[in-house]
Order: sequence, then structure tokens, then C-alpha cells
Amino acid sequence: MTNNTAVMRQKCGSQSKGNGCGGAHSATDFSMAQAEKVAHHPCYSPSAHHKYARMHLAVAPACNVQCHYCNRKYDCANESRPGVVSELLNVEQALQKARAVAAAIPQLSVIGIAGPGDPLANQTRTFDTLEGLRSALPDVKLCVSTNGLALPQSVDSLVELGVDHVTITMNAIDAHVSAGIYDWIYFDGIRYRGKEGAQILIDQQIEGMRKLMENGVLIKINSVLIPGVNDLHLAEVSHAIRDMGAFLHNIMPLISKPEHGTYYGLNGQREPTAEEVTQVRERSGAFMPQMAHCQQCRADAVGMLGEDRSQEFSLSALPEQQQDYSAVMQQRTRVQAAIASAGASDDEDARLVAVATQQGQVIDQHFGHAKRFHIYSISSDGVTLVGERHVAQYCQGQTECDDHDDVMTDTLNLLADMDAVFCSRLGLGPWQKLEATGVQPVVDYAWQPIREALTAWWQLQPKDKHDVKLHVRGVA
Ligand code: CLF
Ligand code: SF4
Repeated sequence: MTNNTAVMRQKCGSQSKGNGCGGAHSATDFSMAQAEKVAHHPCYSPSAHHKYARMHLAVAPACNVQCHYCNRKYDCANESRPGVVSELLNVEQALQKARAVAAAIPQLSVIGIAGPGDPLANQTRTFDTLEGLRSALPDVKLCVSTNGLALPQSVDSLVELGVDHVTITMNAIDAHVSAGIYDWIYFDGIRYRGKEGAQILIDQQIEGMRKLMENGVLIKINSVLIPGVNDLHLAEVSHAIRDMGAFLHNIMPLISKPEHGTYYGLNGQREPTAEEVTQVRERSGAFMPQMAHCQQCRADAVGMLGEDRSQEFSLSALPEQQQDYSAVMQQRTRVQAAIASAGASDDEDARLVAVATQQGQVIDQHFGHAKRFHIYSISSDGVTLVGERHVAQYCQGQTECDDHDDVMTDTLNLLADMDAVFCSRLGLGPWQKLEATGVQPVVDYAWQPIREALTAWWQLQPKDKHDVKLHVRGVA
């Protein structure tokens, strides 16, 4: 057992398998809020990966570590493996591509930054891209995949930008094992090798995880299975990350061919067999839920998992004129609502509503304090979360709203296609403006559980949409 693991086990107070920890953030404590967070993420939810698409924006060329299985110089459009990319993008190009893909693939629910280097070793490019995405595409989830070396100092920015899914590649929790996987790490201006570098990387990953957990970010751990190096060690990694609160463990087979030019490829390190992958996942499965549908995507992958449409969206193929994103977003919401509720949103009695909520369980947020709204479809088939929309917070006051009209107008425009907006409190100004656009403001269910409240509200509604609009405007 490593020092780190020992410390974590002491904190946990349990060494039992499966659900022994029982801490508030244990992987087995699968709350409704977590379920809703992963419902539309094709990597975090096995049932979502047939329904929703992801795209990666390759804006991060540099890396602060050198793994023995990576050669970022290699570029082949016909192969799929991490660290490989055809077209490096600047921030403006990345946003242009994201808008084009969101318009062409309405099932796109997640945009990730995953390379071709490490996103957090390219902080300006990564954070500028995430910030641009947040305002240009308010309905997409943002995702980051990192080696974790620069994670602790990045968590505040990631949280501020609304990133609530982070993947950390953690191949070992023991510096002896880790030292055999990395050539070097570059930290605070110094290059470290061997066990010293490996220990720094592990410590940074653990501290980064701790800070992510504090902020309610869902953590997935990727581990590359390297036969003879960490195959017998990954169950210990699973045990450790369970105690730290990770949500999912993704054990991926090493890809190692001589023609890739990696250290492992050139030195005869073999790939694991399918049976070895299954065995290791089974051992780790005693501690952590295992991901089995990973496609080991390229850093510029586009489309459903398992398909790669990146070449359809190369820079030269992007449309010169961007479509108005409000119309694109409304279409995307309709399509995603139909996917999420298996067509129920097309029913005459279906309603789309926005809910101001902090953790996704209770209607507990003032309209002006909300930074994101959860979008639900309600119909005779039930209440279904179909997405989210991010907004700028326009009121900083604790009691009365110090309205910023321009920001509030942006928020109102973003919600103009909703049938109703639920929140705990709402000023007279935005109330009247919502009503004027045919959106029903609802505060009657403040502090109540979302699903029960939406069901109760829906049961009171006229069952024809035309009637609803007349009702809201006070005509009927
Ligand atoms: Fe991309 Fe990774 Fe986000 Fe998914 S991929 S940054 S979590 S949106 Fe998914 Fe691709 Fe496997 Fe990654 S299938 S390689 S796990
Ligand atoms: Fe390559 Fe990623 Fe490893 Fe950096 S962290 S060397 S980009 S695989």
C-alpha cells in the first residue's frame, strides 16, 4: 500500500469493498443530482452514448508531462487514439467550428477539450475557449480531460466557467509504478524524472480531485492498462479513487504500435489482450463502476461515440455565415427533448420549462441569481430533464435585485421559447417581461422538489398549447 492510499483509507475509516466508504461523495452514493448531471453525457452514461454526441476542440498543443504511450507529432487521419489531431485550432476557429457542429448535429450535448496536449498546460487557450463557448453556446455541457498536473490551480476557473465534468488520467497511485509510465513531468519550471516526478504528479492529481469534489464537479478517472506495468495495480487505483469520490473509472487498453513512434511502441511494450482488459476491469469493478464503452477518441473527434465526423468539419469546410444561435438552440432543445423523452415532447400536452436550481433537486434559486437553468419537458409520460442553459448572473444583491437590464434581457431572450420559468423568487420587472413574451413565471413551488412541483403544475395546465398562451396572457 502506498502512503497516499494509506492516508486515504485512514480518512475513510473503512477497507471494505464496494460501498464500504459511505462518505457523502462515495461513488455508490448516486444521487438524483448526479443522475441528472450525467443523463446527457455520452461518456458518463452508458444509456446516453447511443443518443447524444460529443465533440473535442483541439486547442491545446503543449503538454507538461511525457507519457511513454504518447507521440503528439504523429498525425494520421485514419486512426483513432488520444493525443492525435489533424488540425490545431485557435480560439476563434474553435468557436466557429463548435457553432457549425452544434447546428449540424442537434444531438451534440458535450464539448470537451482533450488535447492534443494537456488542456491545463495551455491555460490561456483552454480557458478562453471555454469562456467563448459558455457565452456562444449556452446549452452545451463543457468537459475537460487532463493529466492532472496543473489541476489544483485550475479548479476555480473551471468551476467559474461551469465545467462540471472533469476526466483525470491516473495510471497509478504508487510512485514506483508511475515512474515506469512517464519519462518526465515539468512542474513549476523544473523537469522531474523517475519517482520524484511521479510522486509530484500523484500529489497534484489527489489535490485536484479534492478541490473538484469540494465544488461538486463529477470526476471520471481514465487509466491506461499497460501489461506488466500497472495491470496488477489498477484495482488499488480504483479503491483509492472511490475513497476520494470519483464517479467512474475508465480502464483503457494501451495502444502501442512501432509505427506510432512512442517509447512503448518502439521498445516492444505489448498491448493487453481483450481478456486481460476484462479481468482488470472485473477486479477494479469491486471498488468502482467501470466504463466499458470508451472509444479512445482523437483530440478532435466529432459525432456519436464510435463515429468520427471530424473531417466533415475541417476549417475549410465550415460555412462562412454562422446561423443565429437562438434559432439553432431552440431546434436543438426540441430534438434533445424528443430524444430524452422518446418523442413525448411532440405531444400536444407537453411543456418545456426552465428551472432555477442550485443542485438540481429543489427549486431554490432567485431568478436573478441563477447562472444556469435546467430545462425539463413535462408531458403525460412524465418529467424529463432535457438539457441546461447557462446565463450570466444579472443580480448580485441578497435582497432586492440591482437589475442590470442588458444582462437580464439576454437571459429573457435565452428563455423565450419556454412555456414557463420556475424559480424561488422573481422581481416585478423580469416577471412582466417574461409574461410579455408568453412565458409563465412560477414562484408558487419555491423550495419544493423539482419533479413533484413540475408534475403538480402540469396537472393544472390546459392541455392544449394554444390555450396555455392565452391563459398566460390573461385572455382566458
Ligand atoms: Fe471528451 Fe472525454 Fe469529455 Fe468524453 S471523450 S473529454 S469525457 S467528452 Fe469519452 Fe472519448 Fe472515451 Fe474520453 S469515449 S476517450 S471517455
Ligand atoms: Fe500525451 Fe496526454 Fe500523456 Fe501529454 S498527458 S504526453 S498529451 S497522453
